Amino acid sequence: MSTLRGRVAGLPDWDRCAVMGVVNVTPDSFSDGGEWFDTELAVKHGLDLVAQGADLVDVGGESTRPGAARVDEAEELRRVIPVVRELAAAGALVSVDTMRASVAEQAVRAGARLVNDVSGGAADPAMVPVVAAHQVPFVVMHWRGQSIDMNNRAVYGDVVTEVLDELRQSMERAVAGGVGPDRIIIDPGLGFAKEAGHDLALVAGLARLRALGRPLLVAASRKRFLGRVLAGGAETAPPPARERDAATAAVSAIVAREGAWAVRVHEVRASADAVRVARAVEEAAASAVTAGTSGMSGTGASGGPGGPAANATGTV
Ligand code: PMM
Repeated sequence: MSTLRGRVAGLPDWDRCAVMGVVNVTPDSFSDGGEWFDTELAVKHGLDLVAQGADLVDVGGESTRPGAARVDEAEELRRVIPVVRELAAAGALVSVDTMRASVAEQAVRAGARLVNDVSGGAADPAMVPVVAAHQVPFVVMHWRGQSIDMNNRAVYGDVVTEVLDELRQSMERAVAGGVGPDRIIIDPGLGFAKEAGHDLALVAGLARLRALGRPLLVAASRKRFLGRVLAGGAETAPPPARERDAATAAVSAIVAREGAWAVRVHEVRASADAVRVARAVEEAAASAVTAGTSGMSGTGASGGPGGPAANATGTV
């Protein structure tokens, strides 16, 4: 286990950056809204993501795209709980993506092992007590307010320093409320009250967030800043969200190499490969330091890049 990535009590200790696959049970998420808006399809999609290499699946029933209005509680429960229950029963490691304590609580009772709250406990005062009562791992994401008007809050002097300070405060509130510090995961909240330049600065400055002493989750998948990068400038229309998966995998490789604990992605296969390549490079770097050479001692994944199967395929 990398000392960079850290450990989350209550979850497996992966020997590389983990991959969290996204299951949005919503009609209106920015990149896949409507596709899995049916319990059976959502469960099948979650299981497909696991087969493609997802270590965890994150089930959410409320879109947080910029400008989105809140979904009501009964509807969120209706969307999320059956999907969590079936995926957990099928053996998937399930995370619930919600800002509501009631949804988190019922999801945990239905088998969810992690609570992913994009508000870091700020949206619902009952969230921290629920997470503390169940002692489940808790994602504390950087958030400055609901999606409906969050873009107005994308005002920073030094974005990395401010996100770091605000995350520290959210983390301290969670710990003061009884959440075990060893169960907290930190997330810079790319795209939440942030412009493209802020997101890129946070990816570039990820190592500074390690000062918080907790594992880092990075969720760049298909986000606006990648659209901006691919468009090459503000005047050109960005490619649609669905055409940002290669760019997403590039971020997965970069942040895995920077020591991220997990990446949250819609398209799992490419990021599952990316984190394995990052792991192999990490090992090569470590053996170069210890042996004074740059040998490759294994990849952490059977049949992975450079593994014993590589030559059998005749590829160079
Ligand atoms: N982004 C979205 C939803 N949930 N959870 C975490 N922890 N971090 C994020 O950045 C995040 C999230 C945005 O919507 P999507 O489900 O369509 O990606």
